[in-house]
Amino acid sequence: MQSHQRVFVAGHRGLAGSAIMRALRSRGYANLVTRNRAELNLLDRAAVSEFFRQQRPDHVFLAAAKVGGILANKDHPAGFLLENLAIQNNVIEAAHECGVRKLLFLGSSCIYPRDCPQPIREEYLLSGKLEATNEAYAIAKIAGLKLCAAYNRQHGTDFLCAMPTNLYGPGDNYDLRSSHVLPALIRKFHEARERNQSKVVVWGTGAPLREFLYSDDLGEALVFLMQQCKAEQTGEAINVGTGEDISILELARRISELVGFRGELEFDAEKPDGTPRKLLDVSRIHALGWHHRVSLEEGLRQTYSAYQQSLLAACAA
Ligand code: GFB
Repeated sequence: MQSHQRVFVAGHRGLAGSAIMRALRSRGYANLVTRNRAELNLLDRAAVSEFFRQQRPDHVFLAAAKVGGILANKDHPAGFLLENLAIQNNVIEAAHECGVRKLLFLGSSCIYPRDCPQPIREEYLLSGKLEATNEAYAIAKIAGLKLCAAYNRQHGTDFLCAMPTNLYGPGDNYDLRSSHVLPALIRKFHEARERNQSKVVVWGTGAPLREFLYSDDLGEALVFLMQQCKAEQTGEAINVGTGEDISILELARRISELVGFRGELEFDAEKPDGTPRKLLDVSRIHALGWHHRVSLEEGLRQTYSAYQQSLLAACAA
């Protein structure tokens, strides 16, 4: 991928997509094509085809997806399955039709079996049952990965698939019904401190372990993969993570300290824990030459600071 080439970032406003945009811009890529939802509905097959025929991108990052935390996934499986299948089918097929040189599809660490050995190696895909709370989303992502592999085999394309672990960073979704745990806890602890509340409710038991990757690290990893690697080197999927995880209890303690909340934690066991652990084995991407840079401590500081700034901006508006 060279800096004069035309690069389409699908989902450029999301957590992953906006990080890809920053990583591309910092490397001098200026020929970036983006469309917001009002300009291009990725669920509309004909519109997506027409867009590709007109724009003729050389490279595509497919970061557009319907995403959400554990409860949103559990309660709306049909939407997660249908929308993600439609978006990825439309974009991948149109990319192939228009002769796109290289495409990078973004999956998720939840594609791996719930109870597979840890850390999770890429070859554990489809070796066991999925976690029930996000089965629909995972099935869609597995279908996307297999579609890329099928195009590569049948048509000789170079469509890569990256499987990132749980992401976080500035500009995340802070809606408590649909967000992931990290932004949810930032908001809950911040509001509890502001309102002098004595406790914060944390879902589940606090025992599950999660691995968190800062969004700019993901952006760097994806641009690295697009620039340096071919699908034959990465295999059907390549893990992107830090190789380190912490319990939800420990995460809650760290966020509570960062925010300056002095009250108690209460665990709501009515809410699901989800998968007990999904630590990625990142030796394949390390061997190719990429390593994460931002520690969880630093990433949490940056994310909380961006959250506070967004509140100030909202007040000023
Ligand atoms: O981040 P999260 O929603 O998603 O939840 P998953 C991670 C863990 O944090 C679960 C607990 O054990 C939650 O019960 N948790 C504690 C909370 N308090 C909260 C809270 O206030 N909000 C939320 N959301 N969780 C999702 C999948 O799984 O992760 C998707 O459903 C996708 O498919 C995504 O893979 C990365 O890590 O469990």
